[in-house]
Amino acid sequence: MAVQRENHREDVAGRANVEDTPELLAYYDALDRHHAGALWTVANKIEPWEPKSQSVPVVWRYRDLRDHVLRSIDLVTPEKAGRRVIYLNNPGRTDVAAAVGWIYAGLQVMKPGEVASAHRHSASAIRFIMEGTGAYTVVDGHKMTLGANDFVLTPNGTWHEHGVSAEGSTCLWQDGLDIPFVNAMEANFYEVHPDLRQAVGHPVDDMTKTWGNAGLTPSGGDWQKGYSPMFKYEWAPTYEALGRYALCTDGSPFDGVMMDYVNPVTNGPVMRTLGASMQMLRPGEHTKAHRHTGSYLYHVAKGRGYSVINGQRFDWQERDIFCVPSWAWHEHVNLDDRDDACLFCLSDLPVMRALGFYREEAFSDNHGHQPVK
Ligand code: GTQ
Repeated sequence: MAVQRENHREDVAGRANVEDTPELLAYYDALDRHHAGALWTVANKIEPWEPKSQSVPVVWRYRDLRDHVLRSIDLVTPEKAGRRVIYLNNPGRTDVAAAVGWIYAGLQVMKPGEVASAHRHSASAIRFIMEGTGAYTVVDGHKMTLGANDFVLTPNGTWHEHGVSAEGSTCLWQDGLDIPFVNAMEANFYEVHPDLRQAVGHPVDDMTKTWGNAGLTPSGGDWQKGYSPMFKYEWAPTYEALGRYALCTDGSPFDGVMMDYVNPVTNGPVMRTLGASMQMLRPGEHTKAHRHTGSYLYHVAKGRGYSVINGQRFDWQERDIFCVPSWAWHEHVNLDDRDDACLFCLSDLPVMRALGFYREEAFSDNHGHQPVK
């Protein structure tokens, strides 16, 4: 640990430190019968010195999961299942079905010709395409064609459905939603589209063609909604942007060359609750460790390497997904000396920032690297 604060003990002045006596225990029982309690019995737990994540660091390896996900094709149909998805269940967050913190994630699979019916909900979603051809998503009548490493939004309240064209191949993608967060806020509504399908009312890929032009925005273009009008961010321009930026930056000591996906109208996060970024670790790069508030789910878009999370090494390669819980120390390593590695990252950073909860700290010992257990 870089910083071991003096006051990380519970017996400091000003902290609750009341010993149980028979009289107090009887008193607590009496309070409990009235659905009440004495603050000093829970204060140190509900007001920790610093965030104590219930999530544990996990890497979900694609080579372990892919066959299991494909097997679901023979076991359930999208009609019956609604969505044919295998979700990522963090051992510390099974009670809320989260992959990390308040973020849900799953691997969805569809065969050529299949369609998953249109619905909408208060939760916001992203999709990150892993493999296959012919996948598409329709969001509020805008149809988007999808290829590997494309990133798509289905913001809260928008009608959305997914499918794979008959000429395509079996497609797999990662879903990421703020379902646990919206449930924690007790604000989740869900509706199935009355026709199960929605009409496509615009030219295919129009939102990306309209809003996704570097440095240019449509004259007189008007967009007031709380999420990006650019529903799809394609891989090729993303990778090109990282490469261009890398020509003129040293990058972040903690994250390499990192760029955020933004709402082109505000330059802010793509949605109010979920943010996304893509980071490039240059050949052989080993970043320094830091920690910050917020939950982070990484998807290896390219390359191979490892990350050290709270002193533990997690190896990863293309298509693996791993999480960094809030306030966990982490650093990343690209094991390839000749090629870059790219990590797509989904996070609740917009929430942390909007509510004033964002905090960051560098690991100062040992030249910025954690001892590996
Ligand atoms: O595709 O809308 O993995 O509503 C979980 C819930 C995907 C979706 C999931 C969802 C969706």
